[in-house]
Amino acid sequence: MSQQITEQVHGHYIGGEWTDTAEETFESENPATGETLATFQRGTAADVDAALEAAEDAFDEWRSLSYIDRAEYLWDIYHELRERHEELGEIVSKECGKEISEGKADVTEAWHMVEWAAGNARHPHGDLVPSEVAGKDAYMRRKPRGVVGCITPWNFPVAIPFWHMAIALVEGNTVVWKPAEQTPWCGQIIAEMFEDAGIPDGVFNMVQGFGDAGAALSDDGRVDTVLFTGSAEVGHEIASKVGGEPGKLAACEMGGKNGIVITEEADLDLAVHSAVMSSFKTTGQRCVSSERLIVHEDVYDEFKERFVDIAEDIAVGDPLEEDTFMGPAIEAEHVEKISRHNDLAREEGATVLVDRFELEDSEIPDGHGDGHWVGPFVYEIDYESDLRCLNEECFGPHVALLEYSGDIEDAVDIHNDTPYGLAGAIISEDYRQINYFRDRADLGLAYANLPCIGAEVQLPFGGVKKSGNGYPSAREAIEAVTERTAWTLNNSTEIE
Ligand code: TXE
Repeated sequence: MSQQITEQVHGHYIGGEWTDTAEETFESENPATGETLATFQRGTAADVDAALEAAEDAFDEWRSLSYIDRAEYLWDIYHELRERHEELGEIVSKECGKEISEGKADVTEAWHMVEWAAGNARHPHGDLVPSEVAGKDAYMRRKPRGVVGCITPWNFPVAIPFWHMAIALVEGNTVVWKPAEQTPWCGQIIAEMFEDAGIPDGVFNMVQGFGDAGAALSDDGRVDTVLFTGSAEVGHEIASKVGGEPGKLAACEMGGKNGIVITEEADLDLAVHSAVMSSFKTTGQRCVSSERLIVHEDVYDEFKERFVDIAEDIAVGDPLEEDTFMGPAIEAEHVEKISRHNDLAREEGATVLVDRFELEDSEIPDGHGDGHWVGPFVYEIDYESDLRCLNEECFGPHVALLEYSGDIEDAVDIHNDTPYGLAGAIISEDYRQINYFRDRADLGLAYANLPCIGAEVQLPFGGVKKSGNGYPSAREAIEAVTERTAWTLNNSTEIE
């Protein structure tokens, strides 16, 4: 399946075959237009069962290959991702509504991870450890864990699957992957790439579907490791179930209620730019999007005026147009969720500064009236610890301005006062304040004098508190998908 939209019902990819029967199907929708893109089989527990059987059968042969031979399959995919950059970026943009530049960035990030994981095949994978006894060599060896279940969200429908799968596969595991139900077309294309790369049957398997298929996968005893990126609710459910099963591991990255601290001597041009990018790019639907701007009283009024001016003016646009800054929300249900969060802020006493949730018809691009459009919602509120609007993730262009007085300690106290701890930034010219933030902010990803917006694949990507219990990507994911053996050899030349 390429850019062509077909009448065909697309199947799961299990044991090197495309399935062609299903009791139920579902459709992929373009969130900018409401049009149906394609129809897919809806996975059941029986499909997950078949995929797990195929993955188990393929494990022994796959693990017997060298790291470098396993990585060869990934290099083929790396080249394909690069060659098809424009086309795939457009598919991401059509299926998840991201601006085209962000659609292409999703594909770029995917090949960065494939490059990292495949290149890592030539790097050392163990440690030589000194032994207490002369004549003994001790070292740590890694072994694949077995079958890895990967469950991914819609907001980075190409990059995140490769964060999980490239590493799991190079390390010698076989994979069963459940893409997000909102982005099955991206799932289909990735599965076709593995097929084209000639990966041995059963090493990579994909089952399309909803949360019930995801739960059938994460609950199954044949899965040795679950890698999950998505909501806190589902991630915690998976982590707590898996935690009760001896020998099974989960690494989950969940959402956040991310904040940016803007101190009294911050460069306000930079502060405004960082906040606008972080709060509104990708319509606020990034793991690292900011929903709280914590601003020192000395610069609060000026910051507010400049930020509000921009929020009033930001245009939504056709995601396929190069100059569009903000596309639609992913689906109708998500628009309702954003609306509930806006209402909650009002109910809790917010002063609304910008309410463009319901856009005028004239603001919506021509021919896109059935899309899921929302605009910026900006409010200020007196900080109180237990306000739900400051503690619950909206995942939309919804942002609170919070004024603080005092020192960086006070700002960080407010910053840390949420159940989450994924990403955050400080905008400051004062290295002491930056260092304090670095050391004390509860965060997995921290930025200084940058927009809180992206991440490089070679860095750990995960959070603390409710945002995560592990890292389903990069070097840290290797810990989740491998066993370590402490191996001791008697190398003494004297035989006793
Ligand atoms: O997530 P879900 P959704 C947050 C954000 C968003 C909310 C819901 O706030 O509004 O989560 O998004 C599969 N067992 N983030 O609905 O439901 C599901 O089919 C196993 C933040 O997309 O967690 C999909 O493949 N799997 C986040 C995947 O889990 C289950 C990025 C994610 O779906 C399951 C995305 C179950 N019981 C959303 N239920 C981030 N990391 O920042 C669903 N799934």
